[in-house]
Amino acid sequence: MSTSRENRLRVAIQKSGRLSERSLDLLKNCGLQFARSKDKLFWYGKDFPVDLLLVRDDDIPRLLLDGVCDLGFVGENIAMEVMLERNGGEGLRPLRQLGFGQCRLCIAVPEDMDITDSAELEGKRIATSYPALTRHLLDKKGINTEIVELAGSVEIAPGLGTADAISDLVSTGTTLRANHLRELEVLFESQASLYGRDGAISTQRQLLLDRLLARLEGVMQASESKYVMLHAPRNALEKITELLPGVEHPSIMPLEGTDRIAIHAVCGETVFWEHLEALKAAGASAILVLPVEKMLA
Ligand code: PRT
Ligand code: ZN
Repeated sequence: MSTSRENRLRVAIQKSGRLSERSLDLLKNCGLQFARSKDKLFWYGKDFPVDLLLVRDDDIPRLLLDGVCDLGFVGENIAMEVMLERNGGEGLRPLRQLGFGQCRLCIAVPEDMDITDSAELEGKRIATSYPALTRHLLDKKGINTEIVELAGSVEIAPGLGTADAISDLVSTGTTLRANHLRELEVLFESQASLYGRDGAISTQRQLLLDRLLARLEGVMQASESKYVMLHAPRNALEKITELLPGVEHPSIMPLEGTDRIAIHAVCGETVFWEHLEALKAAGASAILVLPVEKMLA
């Protein structure tokens, strides 16, 4: 196997944190295997020429922009922050949202602060670890504030008197409540996403990137899909097809000696119990719902 950088793809994921496990699982489900050592930052791809860089999430956008890696798994919050700070909002190419790491960048204020609209924060001090993104989003609303940049523990700034409000990531809201803060407004919704870089890469690496992206797409689609099998009266076919979530062309097989048919279909959307109940009411029987392991369009 070739070892030159030209013929290998480099993918960056978070070394240890909220996004690490899901990112690595996705790559493993694409059939990638790595020769790894526990504390090394570089894992060599064994069967497929894709190597892993394990780094802090904040470093991933810069590694992409500098051409050190070709693909990165990172929160949209971080990607936007680095792009705005460094390139005025350009340079990274969003390729696909990944459906995990969901959170929101929120303006939060002390519980007892008498304020209902972020416009009232004009001229106030906002503590945040996302200065560029916060400033950009508040500017768009025409609100001028003084940004107080903090690397961490943003939520204690109002209590310490170093800021009037904060702009921070929230998922459950527990941290805000524990610090007697309340959410005033959502500035930005974020989730983990795949990023590449604007501009051309070598033909070999582009081919590898396309192959990996097709596999990732397949893994993501498979995890969202179910294979449904059922029996139904032949004359209920149209109704049954309508009731199957995310299905356009099911496979239809006659059941010998009866006026019933077997229908098999891949449902591209979540199949709930309510769907099964509606199918049964429309005459379906022997309904089976199976997970889909792999998919390649
Ligand atoms: O060491 P490294 O720099 O790689 O990791 P990190 O500590 O900077 O990042 P990490 O692992 O905490 O988060 C990685 C990414 O996960 C973030 O960039 C977001 O895209 C995403 N994410 C999702 C979150 C949260 N949810 C989240 N709740 N990142 C941080 N938080 C923090 C938030 O900052 C606040 O302190 O959790 C607290 C709020 O949580 P709740 O549940 O109390 O509301
Ligand atoms: Zn970080």
